[in-house]
Amino acid sequence: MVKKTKSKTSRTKVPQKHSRNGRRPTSAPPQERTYSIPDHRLERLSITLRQVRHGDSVRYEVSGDLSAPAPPIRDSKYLNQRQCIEIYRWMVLNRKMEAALENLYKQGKVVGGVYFGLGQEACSCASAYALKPDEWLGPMIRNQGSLLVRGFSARDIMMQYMAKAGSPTKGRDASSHFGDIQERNVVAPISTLGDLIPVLAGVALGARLQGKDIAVMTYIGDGGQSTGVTYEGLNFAAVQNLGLVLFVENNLWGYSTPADMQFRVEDLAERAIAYGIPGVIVDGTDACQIYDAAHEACERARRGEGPTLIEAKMMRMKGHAIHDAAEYVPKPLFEYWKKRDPIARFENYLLNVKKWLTRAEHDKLIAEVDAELEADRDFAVASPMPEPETAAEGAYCDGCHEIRPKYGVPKPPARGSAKLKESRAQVHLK
Ligand SMILES: Cc1ncc(C[n+]2csc(CCOP(=O)(O)OP(=O)(O)O)c2C)c(N)n1
Ligand SMILES: [Mg+2]
Repeated sequence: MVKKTKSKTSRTKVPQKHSRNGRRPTSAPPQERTYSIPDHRLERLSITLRQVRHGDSVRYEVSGDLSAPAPPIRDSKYLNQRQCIEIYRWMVLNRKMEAALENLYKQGKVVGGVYFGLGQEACSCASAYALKPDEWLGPMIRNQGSLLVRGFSARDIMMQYMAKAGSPTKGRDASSHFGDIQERNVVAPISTLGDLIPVLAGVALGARLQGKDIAVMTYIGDGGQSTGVTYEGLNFAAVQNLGLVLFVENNLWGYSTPADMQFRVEDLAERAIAYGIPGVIVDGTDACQIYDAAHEACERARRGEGPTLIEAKMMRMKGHAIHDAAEYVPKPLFEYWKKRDPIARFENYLLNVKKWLTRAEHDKLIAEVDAELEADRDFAVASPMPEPETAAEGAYCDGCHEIRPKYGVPKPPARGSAKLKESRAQVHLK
């Protein structure tokens, strides 16, 4: 039985009762185990999508209470005024940068497609904000806000989309397929859905072997979480107590497949029970809920207690990429989620609820973001494409990278150490 607890951070498992010889009495009724999944949302989504077939064509119909007003933002247990404003600024930059990318695409300046995180900015920005500089992030294509928080500029991202010589991959790859393992501790997105999970688990294991428990964070969608490698990676992290913070970004669509046709569980956070790790549900459009869940999961990771699965519920407010008009999404669903816009609601929270920003201060913040973006876009547009004769360079490393351990050399646990004894004891028990 799964109990959804409102805003508690504990998960309990009621052990089965056994007789003295360790076996359950044969006449006893079956015992129920109870698990709880903290659900921090301030509203419950009660909408269902139904697939309707007409001859060869398929469409989706939405039903439920679509008139419900948007919920308020939940006060953060950890963020102060300055931090909330910082996260808000990242979210605004994230959105405005993507709008600029859409325009650049329409002007024919982008090489390849453009992927958007519209409606998901709180999830990208507030999650990455919980990591320390020394820790690691593995973003997916919609997490461009996470890249900004991690220290890439809008200029880097725009240059990358335009395949410019000065872009992070020097024009060798397109869209957001880039990272930085030297300075910013960002693993490049991997297109094969789920593969980032074992890679990030490996990063945490690497840090552990070098004597440090760190938090590593990555994301997977409602579609991508169905892959086998998601199970393998998360299970490995669970068994090894690695500090993986996995955001399951349930944005209701995996390309044109609605979440209702992707999985049968009510909430993807329930999957955590099967991995033996904590699972949490948050409103993916509420930056405070995202941050608090990420922070608690990171703290757990730093204590060496293992991974956490955080399901962030939200809606992909555009098509899969710029080429997809998302005609298959029922319009009322867009309208429902537009009322839950993460930026508009956070703005209202900062200005009217907390009164942490005056209207003039807010206008100044927006003007600064606009000016930064304009300068970055002009620089990116004016910068050159790579020289053709350099095409073969930089695709394969020929000794140009020096890869050093980040946290020191591997430290095997001393013989007889408490940790080693404990892990031997666990192995013995099995
Ligand atoms: C293993 C694998 N299968 C299929 C694809 C093709 N593909 C790329 S994105 C995508 C949809 C992903 O949906 P979801 O995981 O919900 O993420 P979202 O796009 O909604 O953020 C698919 C099917 C892929 N990249 N990798
Ligand atoms: Mg999805």
